[in-house]
Amino acid sequence: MSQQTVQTHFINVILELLKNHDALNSVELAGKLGITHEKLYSLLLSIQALKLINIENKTENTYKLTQEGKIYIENGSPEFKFGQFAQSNPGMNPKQLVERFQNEIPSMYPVELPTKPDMLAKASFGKAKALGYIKLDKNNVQTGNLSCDKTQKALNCFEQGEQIPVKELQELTKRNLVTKVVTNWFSITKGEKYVESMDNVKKPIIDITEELIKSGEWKDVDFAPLNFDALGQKIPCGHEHPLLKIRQEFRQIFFQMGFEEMDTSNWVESSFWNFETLFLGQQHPCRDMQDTFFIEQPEFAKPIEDQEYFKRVKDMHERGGYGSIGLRYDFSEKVPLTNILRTHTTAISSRTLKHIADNFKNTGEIRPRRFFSIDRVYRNETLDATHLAEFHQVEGFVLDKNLSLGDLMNYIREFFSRIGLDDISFKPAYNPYTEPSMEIFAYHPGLKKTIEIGNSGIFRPEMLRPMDIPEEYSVIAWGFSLERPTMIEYGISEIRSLEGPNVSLDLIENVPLCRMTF
Ligand code: FB9
Repeated sequence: MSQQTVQTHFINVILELLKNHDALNSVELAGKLGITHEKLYSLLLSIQALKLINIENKTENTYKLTQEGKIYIENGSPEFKFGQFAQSNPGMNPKQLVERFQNEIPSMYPVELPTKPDMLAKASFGKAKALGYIKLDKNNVQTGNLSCDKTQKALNCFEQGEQIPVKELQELTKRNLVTKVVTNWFSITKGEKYVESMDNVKKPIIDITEELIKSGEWKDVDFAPLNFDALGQKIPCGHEHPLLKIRQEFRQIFFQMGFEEMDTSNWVESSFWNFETLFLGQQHPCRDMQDTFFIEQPEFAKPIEDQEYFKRVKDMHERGGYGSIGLRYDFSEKVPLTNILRTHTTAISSRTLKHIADNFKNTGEIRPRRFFSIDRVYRNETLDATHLAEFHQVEGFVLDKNLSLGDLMNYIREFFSRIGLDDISFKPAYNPYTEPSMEIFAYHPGLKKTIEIGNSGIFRPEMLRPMDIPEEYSVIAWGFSLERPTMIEYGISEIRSLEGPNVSLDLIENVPLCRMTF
């Protein structure tokens, strides 16, 4: 018999039973059908959806005898036995009697009781006194009224289903002689579309068809109710990494603000573009092995194409110019050619600005422009819960005439306001290639605290002048990471949950959509 047929059989039995009953108890019904309560529940849901039945949740508190309660019914309560034991051993003091009674308990019951004999003997002495089975005369235990074992009697009344006083029931429950049983069940009653058999049920139509419309049958069929809570089908497809979701949000903001995207495909960079062109001296600590990844093969880049520019950079480092006193050291012409993994996307900003300057030289044309980049950068740093040896830097710069620090602050405020950060503040900072520089802070409404969100500044003349960017033009720039906002937005505390070999594909597959733009 197919599963469908079995199910229809059970449903017909339920419908048949309902014919002669106002309501059915699901626990009893499951027993009658020989199926689990869970199985019955899923059957009931299917016919409730068709309005053939109604089901109502019910909770019933009942009580039942525990194993110990049954033993006391069979053999008598320990407190009554204590009274009988005192009667057989007159003239003893309580301590003597309790100690002797404790040794007798195991022989008084057929099985070991849950309470240890020493504890039970003491409890029985107290209970026997309270129920009048014994009396104390100075320090001697006297026999009291042993006409009835009251606990055994109450348990017998309970077992026979007689009503016992609430206080007595509470006492028996407290002594774990009876226990409370909470029973959850369903009361099943006829629904508005109740029928005696599934044979009489019109199969609900889910999809309307051309035939139903042409024939006019659509007027007589029952359409299955639409389940507006149903989740969409999970379709097997690719899933975007949270970092890429956040990157897309930032790309949209930059595009909306009129920025052009830079080509960030060269992860390997010459030191020249990553350091020297940014007026970062060859002895700067950030250039040593502790901070920068050097490429073994090929160790060196080809000579810089624009040798005149190379010389202007060298002069700027050694002697300065354009009002700068330079860095005053012997500039090595080999060091700029060492290949590294770029430590910031500012290297690409530098290349882009040089390209603009070259274009100006060739065409005499230059205009205000805005560029951004978002890509991996590499730093040989100590790894911890929030830092890896690589991260994604987000950088934006604006080339225009006579730009000021106020312009930089406004660009930064405009950008971050679009991801809900309206309370922005700045602190003076130091960067080798920008002057002045500022750290950027924001009050995060979700975290309810002010956090550091990046760094910024105006590119130094020592960087721009050797490129031959016209003097009336200046460049403001700011940067931050992709990982920090992603971890905050998705509540990820461990960077290795976001990047690396241990990333859970489940996270990638089920991470919610992110809409940071407002
Ligand atoms: O991203 C950072 N924090 C941040 C950014 C956005 C954000 O969004 C909110 C959720 C909505 C939240 C937090 N920081 C910069 C600040 C800190 O996380 C800091 O501890 C880590 N910093 C990195 C550098 O670590 C070595 C983040 C990274 C960073 C810092 C500075 C720059 C770029 C990345 C820069 C620059 C720059 C400066 C001048 C000119 C051009 C570029």
